[in-house]
Amino acid sequence: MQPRHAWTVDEALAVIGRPFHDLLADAHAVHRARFDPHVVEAAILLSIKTGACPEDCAYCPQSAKWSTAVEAERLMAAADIVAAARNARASGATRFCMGAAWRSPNDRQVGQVAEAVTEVKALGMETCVTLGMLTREQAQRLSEAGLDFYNHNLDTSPEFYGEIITTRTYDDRLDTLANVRDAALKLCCGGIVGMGEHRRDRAGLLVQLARLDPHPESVPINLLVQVPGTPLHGTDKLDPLELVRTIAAARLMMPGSVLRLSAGRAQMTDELQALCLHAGASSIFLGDRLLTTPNPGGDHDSNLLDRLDTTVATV
Ligand code: SAM
Ligand code: DTB
Ligand code: SF4
Repeated sequence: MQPRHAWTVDEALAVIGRPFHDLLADAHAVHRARFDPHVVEAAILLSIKTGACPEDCAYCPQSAKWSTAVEAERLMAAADIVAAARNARASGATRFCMGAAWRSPNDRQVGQVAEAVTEVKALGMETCVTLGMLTREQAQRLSEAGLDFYNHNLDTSPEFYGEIITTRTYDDRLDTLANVRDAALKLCCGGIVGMGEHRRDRAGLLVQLARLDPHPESVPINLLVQVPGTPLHGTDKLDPLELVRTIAAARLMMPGSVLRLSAGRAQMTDELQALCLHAGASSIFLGDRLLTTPNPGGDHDSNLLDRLDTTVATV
């Protein structure tokens, strides 16, 4: 079947709203036709430049506009980044994801990150960075350095977006995605659920992702981590089954993309995570920290994966 890009929001809404067991059965069938359901990809995150970000993303503890417990840190030295990548490899991760709290890096900063990317790549790991908006030339520079994936999220639907971020537009994000694609980088692009959006917004996000041609190779679905001091702290919690429905619909709409159960796992029960993996997610972050917030960590995750007869991919 050809991947489909021309989805309408009403169609996506109908998929998300299908009878629960029909939705899950079909999503799981599509999933196991393409992926081994007993294998997950494992990545580890490192915040290489933390906090003091000029953007006003309402979910983010790293924005300078909110008063959170995050302490700002300058860009790490390449040697320290590579040391962290070695530890990540020893913990079983095959991909190392480096995140920087920038609106858009300057060329010097991109050059510094590019050097670190080349060294991490030389360890035999897949590399991913998320640095904010990029120009074509900057994306090209990272591609030449050996970068595999660029992470840049659409976060939510175009309609809800303005409630969450005002300092850059949806189109700015789409421009960066185009620049990343032009540089022949693989795309890691997804969003966040649980920000107070409606189901229609979750459908709208999936439509925007599915319209990207080709579909993003990697689609992170983050459950909002509510951080004290951010405007979204105290938002009504999302019904966890809505997360499962969103993942199942993403699996049906983007059958070949790796869906990543990303932020928010520390707030999920094991049973919810099991349902998300059944619905089509097959990638997680290992380790006890995401960028600035807690992640379940090694012992918890190896216990969970054991109980699900699941192993971590080795390539
Ligand atoms: N500054 C860059 C940018 O925003 O493009 C890169 C780093 S930013 C932290 C990467 C992504 O992390 C955001 O797009 C968002 O989807 C996710 N994120 C940030 N804070 C989060 C939170 N509290 N809960 C869930 N996801 C979050
Ligand atoms: C993504 O979609 N999720 C990851 C990664 N891309 C960079 C980040 C989640 C960050 C969660 C909040 C924090 O730890 O600061
Ligand atoms: Fe800055 Fe990225 Fe956080 Fe937005 S999500 S405030 S751009 S670090």
